[in-house]
Amino acid sequence: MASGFERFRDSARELGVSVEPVRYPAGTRTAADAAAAVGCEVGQIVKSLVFATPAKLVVALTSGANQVDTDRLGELAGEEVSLADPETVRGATGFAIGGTLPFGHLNPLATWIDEDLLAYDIVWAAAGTPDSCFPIAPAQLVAASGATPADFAQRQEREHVGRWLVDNMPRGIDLELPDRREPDREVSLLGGD
Ligand code: 5CA
Repeated sequence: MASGFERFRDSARELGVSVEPVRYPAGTRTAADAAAAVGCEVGQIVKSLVFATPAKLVVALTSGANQVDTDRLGELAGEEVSLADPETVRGATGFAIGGTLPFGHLNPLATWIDEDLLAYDIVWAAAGTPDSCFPIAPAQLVAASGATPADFAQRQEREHVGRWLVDNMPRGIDLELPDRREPDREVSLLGGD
């Protein structure tokens, strides 16, 4: 049986998507692993996450820097969503968790893409195995996956840092602000008296 890497290449070719997958012996199982192996920002890694609703499966292409706000994704899907179990992911996409492709699944699945990914020139997605990724321009990824851009991200990291800053700001510092600004001095551009 063909490896996940070979099946990915066939699938991309069938879709007419021209991409060059790269193998990383150090492994790319998680977004953090993939970012370290590729040498890019974790936000540039595409997590191809499969969610189950009571009636169907959907895909959320999510920036490696974000988590999925399942309430928001549920609103987009029109039904409550929960992360699909590994067997369901393999059955629906043909690939195991850690190597799941963002497109070319066995059954076409309704797909949304995290708008944060669209801010990058290039993003990196799994190429069928937990030790391979391929670079792609976000617009090309949208075209190949048929994904709808949406805001379903839970930006945990940044919200956490923001909350930390608020909680840890020094208190009681008396900033000596002037009561009012001094009137602007008149400046003559022409000079002279
Ligand atoms: N190769 C990397 C970067 S491209 C990758 O595939 N990342 S991923 O995020 O798309 O795949 C790992 C994700 O699978 C995890 O973020 C997690 O949400 C999900 N996952 C891990 N274990 C399970 C599990 N037991 N059941 C369902 N989902 C899981």
